[in-house]
Amino acid sequence: SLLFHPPATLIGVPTDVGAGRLGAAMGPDALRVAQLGPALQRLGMDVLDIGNLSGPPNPRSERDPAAEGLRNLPECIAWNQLAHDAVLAQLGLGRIPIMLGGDHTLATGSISAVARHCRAVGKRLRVLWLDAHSDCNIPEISPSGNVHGIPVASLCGLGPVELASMSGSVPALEAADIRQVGQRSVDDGEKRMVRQLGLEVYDMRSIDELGMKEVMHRVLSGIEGEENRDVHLHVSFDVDFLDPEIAPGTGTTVRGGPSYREAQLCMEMIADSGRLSSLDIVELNPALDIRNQTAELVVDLVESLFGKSTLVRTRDRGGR
Ligand code: 6HN
Ligand code: MN
Ligand code: MN
Ligand code: MN
Repeated sequence: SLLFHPPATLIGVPTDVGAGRLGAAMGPDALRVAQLGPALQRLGMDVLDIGNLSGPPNPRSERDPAAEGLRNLPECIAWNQLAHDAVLAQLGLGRIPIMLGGDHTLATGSISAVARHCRAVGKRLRVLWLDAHSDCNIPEISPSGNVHGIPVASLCGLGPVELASMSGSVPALEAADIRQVGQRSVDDGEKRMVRQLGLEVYDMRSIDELGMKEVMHRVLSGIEGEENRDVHLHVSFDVDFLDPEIAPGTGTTVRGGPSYREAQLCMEMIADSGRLSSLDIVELNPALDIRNQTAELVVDLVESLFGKSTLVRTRDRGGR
């Protein structure tokens, strides 16, 4: 690979307390079975797997009715704090934290750590949120009570204060620091939140109309290359971003997602930016998968995200 990467650390965060279904807690091990670490090592990366964090068990079965307010909130706060501390420690060591979820509530912890780190070292933060959903509910409007539906709102300073304040400052980041790609299921109240916050969202219709290449060009504009070395790019990759025909192993599938080729291009263009500095891989649910194919697909895509390409490529793609 022509790209240089600092060393990376795999952090397993095995929980499904933020999800409506059980099983995402097995995500980290499914990614290990699919050889995520060795795949990145083959690209020349220095990769350390520090194993799984341990936190509170999931007190509920998925058959329980939606709780009053948010389901498993104390457990979600505890897991997010653990994720925050582990991600912050790896950033402090100059390593790229790769958080293996676990459900998407954990992005509040990981991105709060990234935001705290960026503030401390004077970097500009950009978050790419690859997801079928916007994850922008607040407790008052959440139709499910599931905490994995609120992390974007938490990071923007809304909802439970323990989550909103985890970075040491409220809000953790500005909505303008976020770009969302791939959305095709946003709840009614949530649509108003997206609008109110002014989130820049490239939903599936945008991808249909503009194509993935133009979408990623816009998403990465102003943060690519050596002239933007002060940018810390964080990717929060919810596996349900992908079309369920190729990625069935996740809890809240929505049809009509990016194809294999579109997803590859998305990852390759992020790699070309040269700015990827931290990553969440979340919502992989091996209990819903078929022979670990979704984990294997994710490994394939994450290889592209870290610069695997078919041919030797030059950094300058020569216009667009
Ligand atoms: N995820 N908008 C729905 C909810 O329950 O709030 C779905 C959220 C899915 C969250 O996939 O990370
Ligand atoms: Mn750093
Ligand atoms: Mn999500
Ligand atoms: Mn999702």
